[in-house]
Amino acid sequence: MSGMNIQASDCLLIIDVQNDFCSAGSLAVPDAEAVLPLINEFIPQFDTVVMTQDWHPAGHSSFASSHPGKQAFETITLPYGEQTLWPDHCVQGSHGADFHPDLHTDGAQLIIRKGFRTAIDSYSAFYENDHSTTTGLTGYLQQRGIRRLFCVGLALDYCVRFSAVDARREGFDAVVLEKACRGIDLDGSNDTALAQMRDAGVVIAS
Ligand code: VGL
Ligand code: ZN
Repeated sequence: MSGMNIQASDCLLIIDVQNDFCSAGSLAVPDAEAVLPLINEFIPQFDTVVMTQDWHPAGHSSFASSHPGKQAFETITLPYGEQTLWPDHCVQGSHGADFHPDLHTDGAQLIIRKGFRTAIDSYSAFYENDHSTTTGLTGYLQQRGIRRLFCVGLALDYCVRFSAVDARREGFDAVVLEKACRGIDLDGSNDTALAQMRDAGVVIAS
């Protein structure tokens, strides 16, 4: 990040740095804690800092446990399309849904909770997985004069990817700071995610 010229119209978007995605969490992302010192160093460099928090009701439709006979990491078809099934994670009010205790959350001005409707998952900070239900984030960023997003956090191949691609769809410039992200990497999904983000005009910065 040294040498990167951060402007007043830039926002740091910190995605899902929550206990369930860290070691000992129910959907642990390999090496997740490595992002913490980097993200904590970025926070004071930005005037605008937004965090997302995956926030599912018990019995959420993305949980394998809600579909008898199905296993975590299988794919099913829901009314809005294909949905990967996950272990129960980030249940509203649970310890797993809390931000990692070392994350400097005081520096954030907005926390977007997502995935709170039982019937729809939401990877992106902008749109739920039906790609039409909005979280309201675009309006917030526009009213704060934001033009470019720097995306960091978990997981690179799911929530970071969909957030960065949707940022482009919403007309923002988007940069993913790869060193401050970690992925789940199901069947090579980290590489697929990087390629898809680049195709969408996202800058991948290392
Ligand atoms: C995420 C899978 C399920 C993420 C959230 O934060 O990338 N992945 N829920
Ligand atoms: Zn989730």
